[in-house]
Amino acid sequence: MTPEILKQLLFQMKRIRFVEEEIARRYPEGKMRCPTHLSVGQEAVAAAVGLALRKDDLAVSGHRAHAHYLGKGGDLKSLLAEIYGKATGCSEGKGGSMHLVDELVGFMGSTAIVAGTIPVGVGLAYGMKFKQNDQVSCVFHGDAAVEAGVFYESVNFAALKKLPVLFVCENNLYSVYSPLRVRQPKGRSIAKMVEGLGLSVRVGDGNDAAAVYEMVNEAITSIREGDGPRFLEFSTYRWLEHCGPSWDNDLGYRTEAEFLEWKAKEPIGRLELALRSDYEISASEIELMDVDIEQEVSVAFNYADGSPFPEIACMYDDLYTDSLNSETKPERLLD
Ligand SMILES: Cc1ncc(C[n+]2csc(CCOP(=O)(O)OP(=O)(O)O)c2C)c(N)n1
Ligand SMILES: [Mg+2]
Repeated sequence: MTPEILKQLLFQMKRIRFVEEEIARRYPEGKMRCPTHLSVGQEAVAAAVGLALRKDDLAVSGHRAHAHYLGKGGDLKSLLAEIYGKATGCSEGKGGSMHLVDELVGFMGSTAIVAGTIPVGVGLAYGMKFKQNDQVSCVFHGDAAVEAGVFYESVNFAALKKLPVLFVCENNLYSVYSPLRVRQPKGRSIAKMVEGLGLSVRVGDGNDAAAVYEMVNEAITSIREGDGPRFLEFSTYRWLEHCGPSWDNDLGYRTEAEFLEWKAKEPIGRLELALRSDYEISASEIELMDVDIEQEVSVAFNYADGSPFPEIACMYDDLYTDSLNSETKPERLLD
């Protein structure tokens, strides 16, 4: 692992953290009028997977997608403008936080329907197989997505056809307020279960960005060589409430002690420490990173806030349906 890669990992994680924390800080202003699931505490997987993927690889995600989009090279201004519902957003202001699409960087979609994009990611990989190229399709999902039927159909199909899919499961122990113990049988390992479905699997510490990067790289190399899909399960922990900008440990579904235990393992400080002690990266170099990110984030928020809302006439653009009639035309809705 070169110091350059480690610095890039640190930069990406810091950037994601700053953006998410600034969204949380500004959310009460009421200008971001969509449900917003933040990834504070979970930055390492998004940063490392994003760095290991090529620009022409494709990725899909779910409701907690900001970090995945930024990691994949998504444009910060387009992300924030989307969350502000503006025409300059990556989904032209019609999607909001949970519906990010940006073909320019191979981010092929995120959706609020848990597990909804898993078959989409597998379908993208099926297309790659037909084209006989060495692209990879990355499917980001949470621990709860494996409770959806479509997960099994998709994994089965990917294994059967030896498709170039990288499944990345971020196991943060919770589905909204429900811990794993009330959702899945005691002692079950998600990775082991998926191994039983015919995939090669590995489990890793999702707060160790360097380790995640190495595991993802190894998996991607194998996928590109035609060895079929891989499944990686990373343990991690979200710090804020499931949806929204606040701390919610007072609700009682998890303990403050558990939260603090995970916070102590947080990925950014850990890598920063390693860079300073093992690679002699100076404090001022790291401070410069912070200054650059703060500036970029501030400019991007101003851009999002100052951008126009979409024109009403665009409401039905980019839809697959041809069933619009005079009753549902935009002009009619304005009456
Ligand atoms: C099909 C479906 N069922 C239920 C929900 C409600 N829901 C939204 S997010 C979520 C939790 C998902 O947990 P996980 O996949 O582990 O991701 P995390 O929120 O922990 O990142 C649920 C149950 C939904 N959006 N879609
Ligand atoms: Mg979860």
